[in-house]
Amino acid sequence: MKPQTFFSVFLFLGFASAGILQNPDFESPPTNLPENSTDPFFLLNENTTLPGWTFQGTVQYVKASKSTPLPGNGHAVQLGQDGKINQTFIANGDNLNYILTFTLTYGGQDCLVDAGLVVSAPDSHGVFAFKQNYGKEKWQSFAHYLGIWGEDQPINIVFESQAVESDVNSTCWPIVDSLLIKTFGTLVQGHDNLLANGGFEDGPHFLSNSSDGILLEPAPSPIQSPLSQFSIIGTVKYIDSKHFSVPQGNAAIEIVSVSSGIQTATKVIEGSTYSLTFTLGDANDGCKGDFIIGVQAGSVAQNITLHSAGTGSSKKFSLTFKADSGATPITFLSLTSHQNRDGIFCGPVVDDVVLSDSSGSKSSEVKWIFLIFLLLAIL
Ligand SMILES: [Ca+2]
Repeated sequence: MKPQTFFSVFLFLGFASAGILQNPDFESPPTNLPENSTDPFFLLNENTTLPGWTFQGTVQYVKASKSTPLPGNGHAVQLGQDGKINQTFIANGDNLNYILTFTLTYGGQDCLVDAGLVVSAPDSHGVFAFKQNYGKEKWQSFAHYLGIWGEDQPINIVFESQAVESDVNSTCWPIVDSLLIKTFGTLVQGHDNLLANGGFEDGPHFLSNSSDGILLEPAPSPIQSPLSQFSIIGTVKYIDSKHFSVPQGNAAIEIVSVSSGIQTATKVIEGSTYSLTFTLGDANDGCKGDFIIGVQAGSVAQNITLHSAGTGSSKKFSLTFKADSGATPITFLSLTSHQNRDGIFCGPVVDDVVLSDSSGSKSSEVKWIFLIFLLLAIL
């Protein structure tokens, strides 16, 4: 590997790309929106052009109001019966992963059923629904892994309401807003950690107008996951250091549901001894109680009890295990359910997961390689 390539790999680790989508927050209004209209809902019709988007079925342009609060008090789009919007963008860069963040809320009062929101791209498909008591805001941020594409490939991203069997008038329809796409290249192991993304810094981009973190729904594959290199079991929350207590860096995982968590796997040498260190804590969101976290590394499993006052403390832990095969799964699961005083689901925070060869030879060897490349690059 040329030194330049080596450095480009290291510098390539994740960057947010605002501006991939046109009109991602729907602040450019439809062409025929009546001026001075006081109605917060405007039904798009055959004479309407919504900048950046094509649409079908029942789609309404929504203005934030008392009954329909929106991020940033702005505008959004509601997908009613058979409602669908889509936009095609062109991949810019080779083999980049694309991760979408968006907000979801519901419009309508006293409705009996919430219609789900279906988000799809050529290689991915996800269904989302507002989750009661998972945040304090009236809207919720979610993330979805869109796929990996090469330079100039067209990607059609589609949002549509899920069909409901009940009466359409007693259905609350999804309102979508604040779309943001993050791209990143192939992740590599850090020189002190056999796990890529053990600090959870490579995940969806946080929205500037949300303080509730991002809900991550089940993702069985660590490759096709909004949290790079980790599969998601159940529901977890991706939290930022701006609004939560994060032990290391800018982001961490709060496990907000019982039997939920994260899992990764990495190549190891069978018979070698490894050490797994990690930080557990609370997000400073008033989550009090005794957290029980099940940690598994290879064939070693341990339940850790952590007393939380809900004020943002954290503690480092470690466990040592001998690899009994060439690949080791590493899992963190919350075994308890918690709610804070406002009734919001919460739980243990996991961060800074580091896997190292217990002998330490791997890390010093890689450090030397790094130094040699650094010298070569300077010369
Ligand atoms: Ca972190």
